[in-house]
Amino acid sequence: MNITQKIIKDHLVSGNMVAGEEIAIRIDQTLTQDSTGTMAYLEFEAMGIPRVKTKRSVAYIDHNTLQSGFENADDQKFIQTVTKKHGIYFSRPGNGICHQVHLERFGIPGQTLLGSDSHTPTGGGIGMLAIGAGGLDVAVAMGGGAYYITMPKVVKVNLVGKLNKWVAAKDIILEVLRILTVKGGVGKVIEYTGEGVKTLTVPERSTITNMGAELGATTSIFPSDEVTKSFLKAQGREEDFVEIKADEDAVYDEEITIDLSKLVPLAAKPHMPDNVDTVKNIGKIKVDQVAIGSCTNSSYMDMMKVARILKGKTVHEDVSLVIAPGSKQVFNMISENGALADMIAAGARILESACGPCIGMGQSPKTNAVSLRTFNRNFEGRSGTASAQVYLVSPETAALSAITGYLTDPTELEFSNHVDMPEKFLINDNMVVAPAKEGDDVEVIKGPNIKEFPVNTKMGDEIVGKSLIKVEDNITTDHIMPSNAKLLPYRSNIPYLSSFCLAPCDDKFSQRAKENGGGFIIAGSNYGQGSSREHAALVPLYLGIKGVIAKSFARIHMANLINSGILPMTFTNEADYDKIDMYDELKIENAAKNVMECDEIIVKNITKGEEYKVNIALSDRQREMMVLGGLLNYTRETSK
Ligand code: MIC
Ligand code: SF4
Repeated sequence: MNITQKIIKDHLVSGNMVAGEEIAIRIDQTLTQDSTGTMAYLEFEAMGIPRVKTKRSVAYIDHNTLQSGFENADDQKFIQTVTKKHGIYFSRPGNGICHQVHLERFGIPGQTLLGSDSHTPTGGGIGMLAIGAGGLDVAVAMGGGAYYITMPKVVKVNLVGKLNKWVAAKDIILEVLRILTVKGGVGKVIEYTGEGVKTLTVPERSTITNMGAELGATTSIFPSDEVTKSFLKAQGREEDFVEIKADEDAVYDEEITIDLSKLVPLAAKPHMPDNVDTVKNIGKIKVDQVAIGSCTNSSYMDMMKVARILKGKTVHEDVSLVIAPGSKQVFNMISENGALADMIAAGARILESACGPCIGMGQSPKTNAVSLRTFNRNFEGRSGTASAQVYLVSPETAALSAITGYLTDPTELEFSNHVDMPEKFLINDNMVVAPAKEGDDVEVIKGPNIKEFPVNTKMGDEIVGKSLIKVEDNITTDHIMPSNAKLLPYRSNIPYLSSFCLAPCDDKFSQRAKENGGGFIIAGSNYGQGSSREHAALVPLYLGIKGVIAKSFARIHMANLINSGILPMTFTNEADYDKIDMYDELKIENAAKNVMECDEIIVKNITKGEEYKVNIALSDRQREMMVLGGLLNYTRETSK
């Protein structure tokens, strides 16, 4: 067996481990962050379970830290109190980005981790099966429920050779993205093997598994080996080490080989993480902003490499350089060893340990700016500036370009940039609050920004509605439910968010949906890629969306639609996509019966007098869930 199969086998609750079939796995650990967590805990409360049943659940505050009104602080207080009551550890604002902190302090090889954030696969860097999901799925897992996924295919990425100086882990994942594209990982786990693995430290491995989310993969994973052991030892957690490796004769569904010694510095060009080219080919474009940090590249090692480059230099006068160390541990260590002073002296603007500019929480660049970022996503408008041109690069390329003022290939550098893995990290968990032993007396505090979330009703005999929007391929959840400094404070306020649904595609969509009492969304392939935010389903539900007909869906968003009782359908014949126009009246007859019984159903276009065959690739459990109006109703009904 390969590593993926071994961990799944150890956690299998139901189903057969045959690729493409639905399986259920037991979840050992969960994590949430604040922008999806508020909703997840409201949903957990609605389930009426007094204490979490996982081995470890942690709630992080890292996204909504720009407190420009009472909203974020209110949500933080709600999360702090609700977690204390129900048995969840609370990582206070300032303690760092969820994935970075979880890797440092809580992740355990061989265990399963479900997180309400699409970059949860960061944990794959220490051999966890770490999966991103919608908040409701995480709430169910906290309550002891299994997590349902399609048994993935496993792709072997065979790493041979060793990286050359100045070529980074970021360049490895950019190369994988170049090969597989943003939809190449759907339904797959990307498993790294080969002699090249042992040349990579845990933080480097985690950069790769983190950004594997951009492939649409279920997750990515590395073996747990001597390198993992020394990382855990340096974190004072040697007892958490378990060796995990694939069998010699392990079988994989696909295989790719990457020769690390042949890689060169790469960049993802605007506006997709798979739009990859070499830094050399892109050329010496002038840079306006450089942003270093995010859950992809904010480890101690990354920060030390950046500090080495900046030491004794000055940031170019036309560049704004911002740096956010990934965690309090990293921040503390670089402040104690003087690296932070080197950054400050060079003119870097230091931000708190949080997501910050990665999710448009501040530091939006100027009009038409070229912004180099060490982050994982460069979707159009995500920086908060619609016209910005965002390039994703390694910390080395970013730091060097901040000094020269133009995109610079770091292989042009002449000095050594080697940083040793520390033998001991600075350990101080004083910003993690333990839950109350018994939560009965803890009062949960909810500010006025926290509104009820919508719950669907049972599916009727007929689903009728207009086609309200038609969007192209690769629409992200950042398009469906945009996030920026103005909107993130309203993640617990669905009515407010509803006015902005799909606005980057068509700012009249929300109004049209409200005027027509809901209807259908028509989409191209890979609809809903990116973030795990279930708001991209809850807001359409609030607007009365009954179904989405797409060429194909991204995994987490499709699960979120099903959880909300919105029917995801794929065109049997993709050419039918071209036949549907906005305002066409669509109808599904005998809906509940057909959804329960058929893999293929008919959508009638009443306006044009046409019929289209669409697939509903759902498991029996999902069909029942659809008909009952989503996961919450299903959980209530089936636990009666
Ligand atoms: C992201 O990177 O897009 C986010 C913000 O972390 C999201 C979660 C969210 O939308 O709150 C994610 O990756 O799931
Ligand atoms: Fe935060 Fe960005 Fe990572 Fe999402 S991708 S968790 S916004 S740092």
